[in-house]
Amino acid sequence: MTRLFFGLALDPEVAERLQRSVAASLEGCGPVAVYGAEDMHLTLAFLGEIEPEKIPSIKRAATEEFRGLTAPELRVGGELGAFPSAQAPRALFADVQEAPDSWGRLAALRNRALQVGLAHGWRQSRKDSERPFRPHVTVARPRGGASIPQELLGQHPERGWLPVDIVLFESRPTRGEVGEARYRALGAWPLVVRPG
Ligand code: 2AM
Repeated sequence: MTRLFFGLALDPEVAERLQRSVAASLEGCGPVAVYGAEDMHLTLAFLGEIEPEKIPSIKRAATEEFRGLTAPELRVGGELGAFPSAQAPRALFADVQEAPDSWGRLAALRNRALQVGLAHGWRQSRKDSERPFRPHVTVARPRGGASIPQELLGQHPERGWLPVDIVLFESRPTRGEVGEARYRALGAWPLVVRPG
């Protein structure tokens, strides 16, 4: 089985800056795995464990569903959040906001990605259905013994981000190996980028 999800890879320049800013702030906080810039993404739809034989069909469906979709205007950073709580965080994430005049485009992307999943046997778990979609980019994973000062959670510069495509990612089991990305792109579908 292959663990798959559709997502938006964070703009490389924005990711580099965010990575540097997060790594600098977390120095001295104990064992925290800071994500590499190439691993930073927004998850649109987590499909879970899927039979690899279904991947060609998922790609064909994605080509249909994602045709002609417009890139949402996003902002990332500003607030850093902690999941499940600031006291015992398992993940640190940067919030993603959609510009008011782009409203709805991000949700449209997510709905199409879920549609591809639904057509391939994915079903929303009760837990997921009870949680609202909160767009975010995970930036670090604290391990046991890490202590994250509260004041670190709100001091990162916010940056604009116009995603250029939707990516089908494989989440790899060898996560954390030095020099190896956690996620591998299996396919990408371009978004329409509107000037201005
Ligand atoms: P996260 O960044 O908030 O951890 C690959 O695991 C991607 O899918 C991650 O970005 C992860 O979100 C997201 N994801 C969503 N639901 C998940 C789940 N139930 N299990 C693992 N990852 C999930």
